[in-house]
Formats: sequence, C-alpha cells, structure tokens
Amino acid sequence: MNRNPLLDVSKSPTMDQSAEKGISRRKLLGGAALAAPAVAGLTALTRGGDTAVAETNGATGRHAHAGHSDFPHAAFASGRTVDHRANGFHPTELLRDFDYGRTRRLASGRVLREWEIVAQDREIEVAPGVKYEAWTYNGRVPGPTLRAREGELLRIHFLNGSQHPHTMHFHGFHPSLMDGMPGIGENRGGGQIEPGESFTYEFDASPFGLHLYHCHVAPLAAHIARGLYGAFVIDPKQGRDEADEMVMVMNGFDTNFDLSNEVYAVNTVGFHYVDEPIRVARDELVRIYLVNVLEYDVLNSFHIHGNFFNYFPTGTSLEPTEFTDTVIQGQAQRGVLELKFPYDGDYMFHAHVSEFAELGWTGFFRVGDPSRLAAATAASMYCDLPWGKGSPA
Ligand SMILES: [Cu+2]
Repeated sequence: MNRNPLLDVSKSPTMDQSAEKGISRRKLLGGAALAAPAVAGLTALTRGGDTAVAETNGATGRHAHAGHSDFPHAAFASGRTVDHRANGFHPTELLRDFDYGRTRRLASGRVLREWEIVAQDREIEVAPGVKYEAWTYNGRVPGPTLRAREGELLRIHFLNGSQHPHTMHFHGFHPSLMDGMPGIGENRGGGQIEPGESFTYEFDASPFGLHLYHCHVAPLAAHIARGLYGAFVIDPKQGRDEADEMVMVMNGFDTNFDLSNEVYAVNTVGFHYVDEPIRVARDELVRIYLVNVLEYDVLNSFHIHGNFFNYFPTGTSLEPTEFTDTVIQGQAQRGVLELKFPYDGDYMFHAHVSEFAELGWTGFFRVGDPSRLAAATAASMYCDLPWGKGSPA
C-alpha cells in the first residue's frame, strides 16, 4: 500500500529547505506462429480449489514445456532475461516509482515543486538480446513519472545531454512559451533545445488527472518512439483513496527503423511482467495509471483476465465512466483504472490487439500467498519467438 506523500506535503522534511536489425515485425509474427505448441501450453489452465491456477512445469521450471523440442530457441529457453542492471532501470521497480521532485513553500504559501531532467542517448535491451539505441529522459524509458498536486507551481529544469535537439512538451495548461514546441519562444531561450543547452519549464499543476510529457522535435514520431516520453500525474487537491498504485506506459520499439514496431511492452521490456508477475494483495484497491505512447500503430489496448475495473478517462474526474475489462486508447490517450482482485491466483493482462500481445505486451498479476500458488507456465508462450534466437541485431 502506497501512502501518497503529496497528501503530507506540509509535513515533508524537504519543505523548509531553501530552495537489429535485419528482422522485421512480420517475420517475427511468422516465427511466432511456429510457436503454437508453446502457446497451447497457456491454455492448459486447470481449476484448483477456488482459484484458477496454471499447470506447473515441475522442478525444471518455466522452460520445461514439451512438444516442440525440435524447434531451436536459445535465449528465452535458456533462461536469459534482459540485463536490467546494464539498462539502468528495472520495470518492476519502475512500476511503483513516482518522482515527487523536491518541494518548498513559497512566501505566498504555495508549494513550488522542482525536478531536474537530462536527455541522454543510451543503448537499452528491450527483450533478451534485442538492443535499441534509445533516447532517454534521465537514462530510463519511460522517463520518470513526475507527480504533483493540483495548484502547485512546477519547475522542470531540462538539460539536453543528447547528441540531438529535444524538448519537453507537457500535456496540461501552460503558456505557449512553456509548450516545448520548436519555433515558439526561441528568442527567450525556449523552443527547440540544442545539445548542451538547457531550459526551465514553469507552469501551474492543472488540471488534475493523468497526463504525459514527450519530446516535440521533428520528426516527431521518431523522437517519441526513441523513448522520450513519460507519465505526468497531477493529483486532485483532495487526493484519491489509498491504493496500491502503479504506472503502466504502453510502448513499442521499431528496432530496425522500418516505421513499424518489432517489440511491444508495458514499461519497455517485452514480457517482463510474465517473468516477474506483479504482486498484489487480494481485496486491496489497485490503481493503474495507464498511458499509451505507442507510435506507428493507431490503437493500443489493455485487457485483464478474471476481473473488471472502473475506468476514469484521463483521470480528470473522480467518477468512473465505465466498468469493463478492456479499454482501447489512441496515441497519447491515458486513463486511471481501479480494481480489486477477489481471488488468489495468476491473472493475465495484455493488449487485446493479439499481435501486440504475442510480441511482448503481456504480463501477469500474482494475487495472494505465492507459496500457495502453482507457478505460472506463461513464460512458455514466448520462448520460441525469434528474439529467443538471440540474433535480431
Ligand atoms: Cu527529441
């Protein structure tokens, strides 16, 4: 359970401080089709007590699926995972990592909240063996989840440490000079920020809701797809109910730069939450901040198994508009999901665009006491993907 520190801002100790390439997506899908026997393992769900549990693979774990041993699969099948240490960020930690910046109280009584953001070029691994020359905010993809409270004054000190010009364009209310838009405010230090240059964006936290920020330099799709985006949460003044909160940024990677994605994910690493299911408590409120930043595909979606959620589009109302198990988002659309898990077990969540699900956009929630649960066999669904051969690059 995360207690939102924004609700305690007046007590904050900081308050008084002065201030690959040769493989295409279609080829991947063709390869995925060959993995049908592995996918079939996924459907082998059996009832166990009150809880649907995945059939265990026994002592040899997730790689012990049978029926297709003649199909070569090196990386996933050998247990390789992404080197999170080399990446410098870990999708499991990133999930609940909210960056509240630093705050101080202005003479007016208003809270000033500030962050330092640096654009950096960095190679990251988006699936085992699949490297990508990313452009990042603060070395991670997605960039930090910036979180503030409605009505505060926000300052984002941006330094462009990349080899390419970039900006930070925030969704929300702000004057045009603060829009991170090339050509606007160039004579006042804003607009396009060249390598080595810096600029401070300043605006009010408004409206409350779930927003995003991203680079706005042309070619726009390329600058965004490279990794220059992040979630931007503005809490309502009165806050929201306490919950286990997490951020899911739906993204993809065009690893051969052919203007279509080869890898799809939530928080960058394909199938990460299959390898490490998201642990949640039974009957506890879970709140998901879901943002779609996918380029080169018009729509993305989120679907959950064995459950329904309340959906708050853009998070700008405290009343949900829908009670559903599937939501579709266009690019830059986002929304808040609230749900509870009434039963123990492993519950899949994935893009209901099945093509995306099979190329990485799939994960699991693990509810309840792990010692009472059978191990999920879901990893077997992707072990035969051509990524697993370790040579897309
Ligand atoms: Cu850029």
